[in-house]
Amino acid sequence: MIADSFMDSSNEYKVKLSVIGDGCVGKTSLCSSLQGESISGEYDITVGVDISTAVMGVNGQRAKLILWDLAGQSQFGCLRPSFYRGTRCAIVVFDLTNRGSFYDVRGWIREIRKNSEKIPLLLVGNKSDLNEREVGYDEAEAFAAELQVPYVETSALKNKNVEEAFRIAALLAMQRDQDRRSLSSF
Ligand SMILES: Nc1nc2c(ncn2[C@@H]2O[C@H](COP(=O)(O)OP(=O)(O)OP(=O)(O)O)[C@@H](O)[C@H]2O)c(=O)[nH]1
Ligand SMILES: [Mg+2]
Repeated sequence: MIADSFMDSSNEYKVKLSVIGDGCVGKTSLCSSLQGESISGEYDITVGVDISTAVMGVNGQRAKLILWDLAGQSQFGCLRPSFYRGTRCAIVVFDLTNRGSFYDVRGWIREIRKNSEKIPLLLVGNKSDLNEREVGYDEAEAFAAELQVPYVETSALKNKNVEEAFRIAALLAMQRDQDRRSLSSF
């Protein structure tokens, strides 16, 4: 089963991260950009879910990120609940040039809260390379502060802040796991 976070004999921290948000906001592009792939500019809709892995250093620890890139289009809504199980952190993505996708963030958070335990979240505003912004940094940052989650702006196209965003998500998951372990040792 690909779920949850755990250490194995390789001393590698394995963690499942789910990438969610409206269709076309750039979730698949962010995952591809993390793998060093260039973004073609074409929109190839995700059907159901794409799963990939990436290895990186997180807090001095080797970590394997198991990325669940969930289809954002509404026709896949009935499939998504089964994909959330075991998620340790959700990356909620919106498109900085599409205000509707920013408004929909609350709905995505409702969906993940309904289908997983209370995991940490990271809010990501993607497509920062484009000039036609509909959501400013300060507004998104204030919204993230209200939600009490960190906020990062990325460009999958220009590979800007992408690795940083995934590293923050892995770190949030790692810290939560450490907190849970120390609580259970009491
Ligand atoms: N300019 C720009 N375009 C981007 C960026 N990220 C993604 N795109 C474009 O946005 C479109 C949608 O990207 P996807 O990554 O397929 O979107 P998605 O969120 O995975 O969509 P679904 O699979 O339907 O949920 C594509 O045409 C991408 O090339 C970005 O950072 N900058
Ligand atoms: Mg996709």
